[in-house]
Order: sequence, then C-alpha cells, then structure tokens
Amino acid sequence: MTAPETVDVLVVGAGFAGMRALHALRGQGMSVVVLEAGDDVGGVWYWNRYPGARCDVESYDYSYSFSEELEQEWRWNERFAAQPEILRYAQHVADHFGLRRDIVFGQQMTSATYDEQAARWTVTTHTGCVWDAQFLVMAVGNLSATKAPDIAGLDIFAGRVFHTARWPHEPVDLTGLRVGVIGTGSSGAQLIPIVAQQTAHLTVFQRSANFSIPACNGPVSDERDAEVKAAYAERRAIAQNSPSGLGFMPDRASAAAADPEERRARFEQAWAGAGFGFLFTYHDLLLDEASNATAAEFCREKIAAIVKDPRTRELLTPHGFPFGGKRPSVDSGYFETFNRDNVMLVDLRATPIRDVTPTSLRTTDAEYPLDVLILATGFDAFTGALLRPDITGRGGHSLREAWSTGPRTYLGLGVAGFPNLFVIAGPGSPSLLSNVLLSIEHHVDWLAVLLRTAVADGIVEIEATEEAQDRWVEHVNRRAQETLYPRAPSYYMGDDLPGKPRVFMPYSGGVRDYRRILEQVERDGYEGFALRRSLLGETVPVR
Ligand code: N01
Repeated sequence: MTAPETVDVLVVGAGFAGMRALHALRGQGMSVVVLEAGDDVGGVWYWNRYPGARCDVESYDYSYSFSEELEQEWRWNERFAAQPEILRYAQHVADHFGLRRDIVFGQQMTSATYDEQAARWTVTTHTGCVWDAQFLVMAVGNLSATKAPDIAGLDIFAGRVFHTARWPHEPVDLTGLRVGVIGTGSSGAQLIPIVAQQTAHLTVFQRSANFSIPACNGPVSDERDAEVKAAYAERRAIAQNSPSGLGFMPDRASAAAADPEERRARFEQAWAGAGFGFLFTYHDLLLDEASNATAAEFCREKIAAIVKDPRTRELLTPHGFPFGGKRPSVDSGYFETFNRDNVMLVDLRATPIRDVTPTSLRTTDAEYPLDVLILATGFDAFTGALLRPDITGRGGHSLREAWSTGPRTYLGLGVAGFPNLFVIAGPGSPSLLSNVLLSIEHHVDWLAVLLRTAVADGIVEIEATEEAQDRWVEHVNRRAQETLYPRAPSYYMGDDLPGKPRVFMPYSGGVRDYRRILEQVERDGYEGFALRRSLLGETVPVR
C-alpha cells in the first residue's frame, strides 16, 4: 500500500464518460484524477478490437458536442465509424485537451470505502495504490464487464480463444483456419461476415436468433461533411429533443393502424438507409403488440429473401419476442454470410454445448474440430462493472447488498447509502436506450453544476434519499411496463446472466423527458438529494 493521493474528484474509467468528466470538472477548478485499467483512453473502444467492430450510431452523433472547435476540426471517414477510427478520435480528444496528464493508466479499481466522518472515499487499485477523494464518479460503462460462457474444458482447448471485448492488440491471422464463434448478438453479427471471408471454415454456434437491421454504411463525402458541420448545432438540438437522442422523430402514427401499402413503403424506405432509424418508423413499435408484429414480420420477410438454405433460414428467423425488445443488431451482410459454402450454423437450442476438447467443441450430438474459438458472448450488462469492485457505503453496507434485488438509483446518477458517489449513464437513466454519448454529456454537465453549486455552498456531502430513490425506481418500472421491453429476454431485463435479478435496467421514458426531469430537480434545489455541511467535524443537513 502506498500513501493515499488526495483529490477532489476521482473518476473511474477513461472512456468517453470519464474523459468528459475530467475535462468538465477540472475546468471548474477541481483537482481530478481518472483511474483507467487499460493502457490508453477509449474505454469499450480500447478493448473491443474484433474484426468488424463498428458503431451503430452515426459518427456525427456519436461524438462530443461540448467543443465546437472539436466538432469542426474532426473529419469522420465513414457514416458508421469502425473501432480504429473511434479510438483515434478518443486519442485525439485526450491529446487536444491535455487529458492524459490526469489519467493514471493500468490501474484497475478494486475497492472504494466511504468514511462517514470525513465524508470522503478511499479507493484502492489492484496494484495497491490508494486515493482519497471527496467525490467518486463511476464512469465504467454499461457494457464493459465481459462475460465468458461457463463451458467445461474451455481451459484445455489447444487453439486460441478470444473474447470479442478483449481482442488482442496485434493482428490475428485467421487465414486457412477452422474458426468457431459462440454468440450472435451485435458483436457476433458484426464479426461473423468479416471472419467468414478470412477463414477456411466458420461454424457459428447460435443460442438465440435476433433481429438485425442493415447499417447501409458508406464513406462520408466532403459535401456531406460540410453540410453536417454547417448546421451542427441544429443537429445536436434535434438529437436532444428526440426520444432516443439519435435524432429520429417518430410521428404519432400507429403502425397497426396504417394502410398496409403505405406502411410497407415506409418500412422499405427506412430499411434502405435509416439504420437504427428503422425502429422509429412509427411511434408505437415498442408500445403496441400489433404494431410491433408488423415490423417483426417485415424483418422476417427480409431474412427469408436473403438466406437460401431453408433450415438455416428457419434457425436465423427470430420468433417469440417483440422486435426491438432485445437490442437489434445493425449489420453489414450478416444474413448473406450464411449463404457462403464455408459457413455453417449450429442450433444450440436443439443441441446444447457439451464441452470443449483440446481440438474441438462438442454439442450433444456432434463434434466440431476447431483451431480458434471466438466468444461473442457479451457482457454482465449495466451492473457488472459497478458490482465487481468492493464498494462500501454508509454503515459498512456494500453496493452488492444494496442491489441484491437489482440496481436501485435515483435518476441513474446517485445511490442512497452511497454519499458523494455518482454514476455516469447508470442503471435507471436512458443509458443504453439512447445515444449513450449524448446521455453521458448530459449527465456530466448536470453533475458539474451540482458539484460547483455544492462546493460554493460549503456542502461536503450529497446523497440520494431513500424516498427519492424508491420513487424513481417505481417510475422507471412504470415507464417500462408501458413498453414491450419486459416481454423479451434481454440484458435490459437482466437476462444476460443466470441468477441476475429480472428487473428493467435503463430508463425508457426517452432522453427528452429525462432531460426535463433533471432540469426540474436542479430548479428545485436538487430535490431528492440530502445535502450536508460540515460543522465542528460533523456533517449536518442543509435541509
Ligand atoms: O452481446 P449480446 P454483444 N452459450 O449479449 C450468446 C453493444 N454493441 O457483445 O441471446 C451460448 O448482445 C447470446 O445468446 P442469447 C450493443 O449494445 C454495440 O453481441 O443469450 N451462447 C447472444 O447471442 C449490444 O447489444 C456495438 O441466447 C451464449 C450473444 O452470446 C451489446 O454491446 C457493437 C452464451 C451475446 O450477445 C452487447 O453485444 C457491438 C452461452 N453460454 C456491441 N452466453 C456498437 O455498434 C451468451 N451467448 C456500438
């Protein structure tokens, strides 16, 4: 253990949230240090280097809005940027704003303990370094704690095993190899078409079929770049006022009530270029079962028109849950890949994985010889990165205890019993149901004002109240019940890990309504947070 380093704010994670928090809070005169487990900035874009990794949100929207200079000087090459370009952008931001000098790389936070007397956090890392901070900002991401399947024999496989979110930094040559991929979520759907072109043979092990929308990616022309940059502020305003933060404004029309021909034309148009916008062709696709069924059927017809082999087609066609209830993939040639002679689909529902041997993967009815096994099996979403470290709040209670029945937050930002701890884009906020970059910036801006106000008022402790948190959790659940999300097995509902509590994790009320709620909380003097001053060594309530 080294002597603690003292700072006003300790931020955990140097992804887009942590970098933005550092820039904003440092800019208002606070001392800030960021702890980052990796060797560079970028967060998920530092780790997810698998072939085909790419953003599903348009580059111009999946980028910071806080600096007009940055907006104007950065030139995106593709409509949907690939991982190397996004990582270069993160690195550019870090260099441009001198962020690296306050980021400590290669430090995995292992514990955080709140000292009630001092109203400060003590944070330790895996190397034994210690920080002492008044405020702890968890900028750890919702999809950062990787999940590997519990498969017997995985450790004795003689070939290489890769998780998509821990892909090696050096190039991986798959030429002429027999490759297996487990997992057909967004990561699998992006990786499979690329890997299929490189390998001798690809076996895809699918447990569940999912819906996927074509990305319609392409290069950004100089004209398009100039056009976006000339009206960037308007573009941002539209995004902020759209339910998803992506800029798509659904009208009030219902898909079920629409004329079938008009509806098909609208779906076709969105399919041919809107990417994620397809989800917003009608306002009620995720609210009304009959409306949802029209979009689901349209997607199934698209799969049927692409996939030639009848059995493969049937296996790839999702049934039994609403379209979009589970996050759809956005792909470039995913279904087409299954028409290739060197690609084979294995149905794990019918024949589950039995084990892995040094040279193969065995299901209950067959053995598949493999040289490489790729795990596209996803994450312990929303709560994994927050619950893996030991976080101990007031009264010695752990966050794991507090969230044993699912995450409970106030506004997705604060947690009762954990004063001076804030989560950026945490569970209970729009987070993964939004353009997360926009949601990150919104949270950081709001938090920066809260901390500035608090410090100016001599407030040393800020804590979400139990009552406010209960009300918020109830509100989050009520909004979720208005939607079709709870009807799908998904990581939104905690279905990503066996035994995880089945509760709805993000906020489905939309970024515009959520923004209004945060503005109101601020106007009401941070209603729902207990604010305390220090008096003769004791913290006393302000109200
Ligand atoms: O993870 P997933 P992901 N045996 O959880 C299967 C974001 N993202 O990494 O559905 C067999 O979606 C699992 O099967 P099932 C995006 O938000 C963004 O693909 O549980 N299979 C599923 O098929 C995305 O939603 C971009 O039955 C097992 C797959 O593995 C999120 O990350 C790009 C299994 C996991 O799918 C996560 O995507 C990529 C087991 N034991 C990802 N365990 C962008 O463009 C799991 N599976 C920004």
